[in-house]
Amino acid sequence: MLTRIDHIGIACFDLDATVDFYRTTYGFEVFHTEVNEEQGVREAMLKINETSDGGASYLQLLQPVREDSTVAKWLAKNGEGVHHIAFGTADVDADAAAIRDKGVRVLYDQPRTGSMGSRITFLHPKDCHGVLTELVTSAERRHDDQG
Ligand code: CMX
Ligand code: CO
Repeated sequence: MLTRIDHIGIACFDLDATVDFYRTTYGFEVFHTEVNEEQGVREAMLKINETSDGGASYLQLLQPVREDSTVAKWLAKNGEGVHHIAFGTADVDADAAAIRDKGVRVLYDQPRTGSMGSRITFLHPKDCHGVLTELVTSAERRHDDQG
């Protein structure tokens, strides 16, 4: 069951400048940064609020680290902006299977590694009314990190 907005993914050309914008304009601080080589991004997670399912909602600021990454391709076509939304679930495998059974293309056969050790998969935007949609099950250590 999808129980929260886990994050909104925002593609940018300059991660440090974009982080600065969110800090100076809204007061949002960086909660976590990492490079995800498989996804081809350097990212900053800004925690916006905690949620009633024990998780949290974030902004995920994304800068490509390779020319052939999906985010680099998207930026070249669209410029900066909202790239995807992500819903949080306790069981990404079950939710992805149920959604696949409804005829929506799930992009990965098995979930891959996302921010902070989470397990993620994506739904094709053409099957989701134009919205690239991610499903996320956060790692237990995310909750430890929050303590
Ligand atoms: N939102 C909405 N539509 C999108 C889109 C997006 N983010 N990315 C691509 N599209 C649309 C394109 O506009 C295009 O539509 P048209 O044919 O009407 O022009 C169509 O989908 C195909 O796009 P494309 O540019 O040819 O791109 P690809 O098919 O090569 O890749 C996708 C699209 C969704 C398969 C690819 O972006 C993908 O695998 N995404 C999942 C992984 C990812 O995004 N990782 C980065 C984030 C990591 C994280 O969140 O941790
Ligand atoms: Co994401």
